[in-house]
Amino acid sequence: MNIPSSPRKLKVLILSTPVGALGSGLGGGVELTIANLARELQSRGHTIEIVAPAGSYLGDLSIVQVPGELQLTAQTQEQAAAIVMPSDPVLANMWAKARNIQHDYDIIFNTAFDWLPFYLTPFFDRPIAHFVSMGSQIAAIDLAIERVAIDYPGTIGVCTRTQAETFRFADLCTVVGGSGVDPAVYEYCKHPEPALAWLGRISPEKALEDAVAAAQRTGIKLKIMGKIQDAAYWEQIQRDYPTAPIEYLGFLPTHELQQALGTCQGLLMTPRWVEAFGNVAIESFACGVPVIAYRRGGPAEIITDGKTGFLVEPDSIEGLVTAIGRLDEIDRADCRHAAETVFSQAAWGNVMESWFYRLVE
Ligand code: HBI
Repeated sequence: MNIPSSPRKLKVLILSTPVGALGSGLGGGVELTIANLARELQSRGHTIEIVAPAGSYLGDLSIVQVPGELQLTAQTQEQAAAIVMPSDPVLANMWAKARNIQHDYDIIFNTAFDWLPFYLTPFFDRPIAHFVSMGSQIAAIDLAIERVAIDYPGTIGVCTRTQAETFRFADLCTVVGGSGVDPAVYEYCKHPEPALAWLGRISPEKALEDAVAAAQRTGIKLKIMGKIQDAAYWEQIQRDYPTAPIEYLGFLPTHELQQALGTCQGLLMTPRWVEAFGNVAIESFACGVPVIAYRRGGPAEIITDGKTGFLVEPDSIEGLVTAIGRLDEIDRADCRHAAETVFSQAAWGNVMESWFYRLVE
């Protein structure tokens, strides 16, 4: 009887987002995507190397540090924006490095939402799996992604169907999710304290002000965690809501994050844009914390309304307030269960591993 040979182990070269060093919080959910993917694939016997901007740190994971100037964030630019590269672009330096070492790997995993990696795709000898981390932001980038989606079928990965629909080439996208959580890293908290949480990059597209307004209306303390990406925006919120019961805890590493998050009655997600996925939602589930989110983008595909949280009318503070009043209808064990099954790192690892095997064959 011939034993089916276990599929060979892969050598994967992961290229980081160029908007910040990994661990800085500037890369948002992509930092969790990279760290969790690397750890999950390593646990399956694959070899991982990460190429990222100098100053990156992801615990035990080895990282090739590349110098150069960070890329301008795409979501702060207009749809008609021209492609802008700084004089010594870390993005170009990372991809020059990748070109030099590509033959040591079976596949490249790109997480940059930028024109260059898509333009360079035909110049590489190795398949490139592109993780598209946002919905449409800049037409010139959309065109570069579409070119690859057509010429290299199956290589454009997106987090959710809703995110894919923001591109006219949606049907050429492969839905692979945004990340998966390792339940062992999060402590399930059965009995919450009277407090709400908001997690994420503090930046206008995340509409933190709506969560603060809901905290003001309900009088329930809102714990805010995440990188202050736009300081002026954060100052404005504090000026607009001087008496809101809010507490800023900073940008916390996962261990401290889950301790502060776990004791909350619920997480508020208030995306003004089409959030591609919403890694913070599955982190919240892992702690047993239900999620209230605008019915917009990724969270609308992650939350089961009435079971793991509530979906409310987009931009409606009233909707948030009503949902907050219903949080005790949610069984927190259902949230934890979702993180242990559908949104687990193992389930996501299966999706990503089979995607990579398809592209390598
Ligand atoms: N902008 N230009 C650019 N490139 C990225 O890779 C990028 C970005 N903005 C945000 C971002 N990546 C990540 O924060 C994603 O999690 C959204």
